[in-house]
Amino acid sequence: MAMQLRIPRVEDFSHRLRGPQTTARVGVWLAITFSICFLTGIWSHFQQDTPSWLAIPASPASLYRVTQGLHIISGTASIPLLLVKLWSVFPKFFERPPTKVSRELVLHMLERLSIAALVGAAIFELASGMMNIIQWYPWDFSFRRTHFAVAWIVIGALIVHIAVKLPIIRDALTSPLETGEPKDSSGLSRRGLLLSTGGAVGLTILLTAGQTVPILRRISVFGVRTGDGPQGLPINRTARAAGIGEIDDAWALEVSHKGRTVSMSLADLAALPQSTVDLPIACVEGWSANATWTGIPMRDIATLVGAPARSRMFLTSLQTRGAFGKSELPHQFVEDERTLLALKLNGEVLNPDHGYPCRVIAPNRPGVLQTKWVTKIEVFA
Ligand SMILES: Nc1nc2c(c(=O)[nH]1)N[C@H]1C(S)=C(S)[C@@H](COP(=O)(O)O)O[C@H]1N2
Ligand SMILES: [Mo]
Repeated sequence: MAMQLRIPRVEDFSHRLRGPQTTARVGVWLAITFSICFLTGIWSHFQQDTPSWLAIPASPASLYRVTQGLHIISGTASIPLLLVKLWSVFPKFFERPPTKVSRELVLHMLERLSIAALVGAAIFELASGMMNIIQWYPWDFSFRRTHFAVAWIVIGALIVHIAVKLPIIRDALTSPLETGEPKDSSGLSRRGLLLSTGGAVGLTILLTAGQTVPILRRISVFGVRTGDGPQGLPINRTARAAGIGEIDDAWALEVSHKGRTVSMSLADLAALPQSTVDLPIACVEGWSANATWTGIPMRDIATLVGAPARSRMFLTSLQTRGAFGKSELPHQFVEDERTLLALKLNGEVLNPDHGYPCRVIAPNRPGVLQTKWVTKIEVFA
C-alpha cells in the first residue's frame, strides 16, 4: 500500500477544545503574566544598570525582593500558559498562504512574521531565564543584555499581535465558552481545559514561589536554591568557587578618599561602633531570604576618611575572576544608616561563603550588588 505523504492541513487537527474561545482566554492570562514579567524585568535591569536620570531609592528595603520574586514567578507561570496557547493555535501553522501575489498575501506574510517573532522571542526569554536560574550558560553572549533586548521584541510583537487580533479576541471573549459539536470521545470541556491550565499555573507558582515566600519553602521543590545554607542563608557562590584563599592576619581593608588611604585590620573594624539590621538578600535568580546583619554603617566608613556621609563608593572584592568582584554604591545607599559593611550574619562571624571577613549589605539592592569578600573601598564625595 502506497503511503501518501503530504503536508497536513488546518482541518487535520480539528479538536473541539481548540478555537478562539480557548486561545483568547489563555491569551489574556499570558498578556498579564508577560506584562508583569516585562515591567519587573525592566526594573531589575535599571536596578543593576541605573541610567543617570534615575535614582533608585533605598526604601522600601524589600522592594527588589518583591519585584524580582514577581519577575521569576510570572515568568515561570508563563510556561504552561504559553504551551497551552501554542497547542490551541498549532494547526494554523499549516494554514496555506493566499496563492496569488496580492495585498492579502503581503498582509498574511506580515502577520505570520510578527507571530514568528513573538513566539521565537517569548520562547527565548523563558528558556534563557530558566537557564540563568540554574546557572547554565551554553552561550557566549551576555545574558542580561540579551534577555533585556529580546524582552522589547516580545512586548513590541505582543502589542502588534493584540492590535491585529482585537476583533477576534473581543468576539471570542464575549461568545459562550462551550460551542461546537464534540468531535472526539474525551469528556473534557473548554471550561475543564481552562481550569486544568489554571491548575498547572497554580502548581507552577506553588513549586517556585517558596524560594522567596518563606511559608512555601517546604513545598517549592522546583525552587533552585530554597535550601538553607550556612548560617541559615543560601549561598550564591562559595568562597572556593570564587577563588578566595585563606584569610590570614595580614588581611586589611583599604579605604581611600582624595588620595588619603586608611588601612584597617579585622580587629580595627570590630572595634568600631557596630549596628544590627534585618535585611534580605534578593538574588536576581528569584530566591531571597531575610537575615540579621551586624557591622559598621557605610556612612561611618565614609566619615572615617573625611568624606561626607552622603558619598559614593566603589567596592572591590578579593575575588578577581568574574564580573561580581566589583560594585558601586550610589550616595543614597551610603547615606542610609541600614547600609553596612557586615562582619556578622545571624549573630555569628560571617561564614567564608557569605563573604568573610566583610561584605556589603544594603536595603533594596539586587543580590548581585551585595559584594562579598570586600577588600578595598574608594570613597567619592
Ligand atoms: N565577590 C562576590 N560577591 C557576591 C557574589 C559573587 O559571586 N562574588 N554573588 C552575589 C550574588 S549574585 C548574590 S545573590 C549574593 C548572595 O549572597 P550569599 O551567597 O551570602 O547568600 O552575593 C553577591 N555577592
Ligand atoms: Mo544573585
